[in-house]
Amino acid sequence: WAARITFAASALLPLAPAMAANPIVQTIYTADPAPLVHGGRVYVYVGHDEGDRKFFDMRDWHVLSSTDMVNWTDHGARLSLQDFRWAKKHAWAGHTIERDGQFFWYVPVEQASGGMAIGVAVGPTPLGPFKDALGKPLVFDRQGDIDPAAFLDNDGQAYLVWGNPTYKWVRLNRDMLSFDTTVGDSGVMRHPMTVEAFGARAKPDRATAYEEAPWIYKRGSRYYLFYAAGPIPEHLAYATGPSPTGPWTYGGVVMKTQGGSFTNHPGVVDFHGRTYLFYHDGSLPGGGGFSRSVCVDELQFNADGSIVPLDMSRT
Ligand code: FUB
Repeated sequence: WAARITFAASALLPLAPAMAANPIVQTIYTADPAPLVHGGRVYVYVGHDEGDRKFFDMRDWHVLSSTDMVNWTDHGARLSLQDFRWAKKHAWAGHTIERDGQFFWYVPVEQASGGMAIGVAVGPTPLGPFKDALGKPLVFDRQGDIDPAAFLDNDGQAYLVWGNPTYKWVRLNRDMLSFDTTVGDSGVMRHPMTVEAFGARAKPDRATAYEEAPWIYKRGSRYYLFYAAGPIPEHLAYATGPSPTGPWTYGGVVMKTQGGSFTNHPGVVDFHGRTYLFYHDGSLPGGGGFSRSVCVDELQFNADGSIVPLDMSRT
């Protein structure tokens, strides 16, 4: 009888998923997570904090993966500054997306000629091998060209979004290596930086709370734009809209400032029927703003589609 009660209770109350001990990798410092689900496995493309911890000294990107969100494998550095002839430094926050059996890894780097620009590497599997697809930047808009994230909508149209301090995007062509230059400013579109879209800022150094690290996620027919919000130290916030290009309406705080890193960076993905938020903190020994660690926690939604704010599970 007791066994029957237990069965009935578990049928009514979904069991909490087993979760990794955060941070998910504890042997190196990792940052800027970008999850991708492929073939029953979640891959997370991360930056790698190194150096003297006085700035974002980052030279390569690692791929992590798991089949259960608990046990994680670090597949090592799968892309580095050296893979881009035209790059000098700053292997910052990237994002990988699959289309037609090819994996496109968009990354921002500082060019040898100066200025951050966004390049793209392509490979035949989620682990590569990845090669610079263009031999030059895909995007160089001359201001704040960091933190690219791609989104492929159900209608087959793909987008690349990025930017700090302005939120920008292009409509990617089917090859994922070029974009529609007939719209916007030679293809680059800029969302009006309004409080209605991105929320009010607690400091007048910028017009809105939007800082950087945009991430688009679709749930039903609703689009969510997650982003790192300011002032520094960052928190995570979101907006919703009727299309992948907005117009966006500010939704609220997803994760307040915490965790010992003055930046944060969202990556949201569905896996086995649940939704997960990847982010980073400074919680490993020796951790901080330039020695960060990627973590994951489950994200919950209210019935009206709004997001239940969550705390870092390690904090
Ligand atoms: O990792 C370098 C920078 O820190 C990223 O571009 C930002 O999103 C912040 O996480």
